[in-house]
Amino acid sequence: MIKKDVIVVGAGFAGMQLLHHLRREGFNALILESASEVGGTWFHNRYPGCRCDVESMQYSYQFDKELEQEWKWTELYPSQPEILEYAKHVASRFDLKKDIQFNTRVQSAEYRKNHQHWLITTTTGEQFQAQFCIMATGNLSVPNTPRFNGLEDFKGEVYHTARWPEQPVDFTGKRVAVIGTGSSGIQAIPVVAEQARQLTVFQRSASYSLPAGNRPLSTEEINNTRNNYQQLRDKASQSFGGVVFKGEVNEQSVFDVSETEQQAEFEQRWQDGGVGFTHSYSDLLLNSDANEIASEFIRNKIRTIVKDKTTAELLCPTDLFACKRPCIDTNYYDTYNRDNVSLVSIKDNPIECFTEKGLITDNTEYQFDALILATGFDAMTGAVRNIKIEGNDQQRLDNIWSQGSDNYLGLAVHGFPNLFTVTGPGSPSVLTNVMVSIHQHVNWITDCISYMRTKQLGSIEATIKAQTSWLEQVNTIAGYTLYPSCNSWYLGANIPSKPRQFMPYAGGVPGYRQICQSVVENDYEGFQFQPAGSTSNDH
Ligand code: N01
Repeated sequence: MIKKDVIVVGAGFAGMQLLHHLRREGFNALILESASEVGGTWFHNRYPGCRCDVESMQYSYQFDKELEQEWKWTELYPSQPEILEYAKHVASRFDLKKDIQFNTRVQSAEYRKNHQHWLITTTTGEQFQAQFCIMATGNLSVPNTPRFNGLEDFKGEVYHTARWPEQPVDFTGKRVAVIGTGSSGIQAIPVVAEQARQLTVFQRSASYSLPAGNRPLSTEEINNTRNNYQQLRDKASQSFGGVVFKGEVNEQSVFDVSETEQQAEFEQRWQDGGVGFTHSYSDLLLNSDANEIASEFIRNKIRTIVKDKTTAELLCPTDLFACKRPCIDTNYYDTYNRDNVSLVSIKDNPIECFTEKGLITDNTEYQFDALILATGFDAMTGAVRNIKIEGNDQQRLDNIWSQGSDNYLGLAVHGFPNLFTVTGPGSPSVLTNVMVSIHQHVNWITDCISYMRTKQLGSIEATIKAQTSWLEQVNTIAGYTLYPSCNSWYLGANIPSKPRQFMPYAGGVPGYRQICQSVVENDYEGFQFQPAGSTSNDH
């Protein structure tokens, strides 16, 4: 049995920053990580074209000024290999690996109320004891592999974008099929199309994709940002999504301006690239008529880029813009003008089954040598639910979350003392630049644990009252927006049997941070502490 103050699960960006901060505060912490390396989602998602949709100089840590100055990003949007290199650099710079146990998958965590600690067990039976257990398991870390009929009969190669092999895959001369046209598919398709002999894309729903406008960063830009990093960080943390982009947030309604002005604004944002388009007008995510104007602008762009009219119409999304996370791309729509690329809609004719050589839909067999599943994730709750977490009174978190993601502030769950979730459901997390959200949560959790040490407190638990009221607030805010209007992974709608509930907090980064701060200022309002050594209500 190995004893620690804190066990952190996951060595992605959240886990790494936690380890660094906890050690700095003098805690004896250990990360348990199932992979053989740091990086979390950026370790596993190595598919061709994989890249972040937040600009590189903002998708980075802000806790160390020297780190900010020394790491040199090369492109406006960072590629997966570069992000992974950055994660490795941070790990070695802060000597993190000595407190990370790799190739170690946590199977269960059991809270021992009478000892005020967690007993954590791995799949090999190794056990760890710690007062605190922190889930830094990521929101997009458990791949979703749909149960296609007969998939196991297919004799070709099968890849999932979220579990891409470490060695590069060469599709030269091959017939390739891609299922899924979310962010991952949209990034992979243009790159695979350049290699493959034939690429067939099977699309269930069309996504809105905005041009990334990716390009190399100039030395001047890098120096400019480095010289003004604090201002950039401050501005980002005051912004709704924790990110600064060209064009700023436009506070006007789309109906405040003429059609000509609307189109000019959209065009400028389209040319600027990236998700700034979403902030062209203040009501795009609040009013479906406003949304439709932006949606139609994008559809018209698709119709202009894609030469084949039938393909262009199939690529035009019918959902509201941005109710699913918008994608950003490099040459996505133009890829459909290539002779070796074809699009098959499986919206009305779902995949019937796989065969040894391919798949059947609409009574037609499509044959290919390799299949890429770009079918997304069991988002936000998947990784935590995969661990058997037992809290007070033998309650299981996977059971509770099978009905809805009960939580307080996205940080804690009633019935599970001394357990924290970093950027968990109920926090802004996936609606933001997650590096900003991680930073805020890591600071909050580290401060809380330090406070407990100072006050000699043995346990902290969210009250049921605070949790219920928080869930109401999360739902109310989501209800003001158009987010719940389509079948997105934000709602768990991509996973059969998952409860339909809008999981993230849609009130924005500054408001959320303010709430978390006032909870602390009001003596951790909504949490209950027990003194260290307290054995009341032991089991
Ligand atoms: O996953 P998705 P993703 N039969 O769930 C389809 C982040 N990310 O990996 O829309 C047929 O968005 C599904 O169809 P539908 C980012 O936050 C970021 O692409 O459900 N098709 C959809 O087309 C992103 O939002 C970056 O009808 C099926 C696709 O598979 C999140 O990760 C890059 C199906 C899944 O799309 C997830 O993106 C990559 C079935 N049974 C990812 N099941 C960047 O930073 C699913 N699909 C840019």
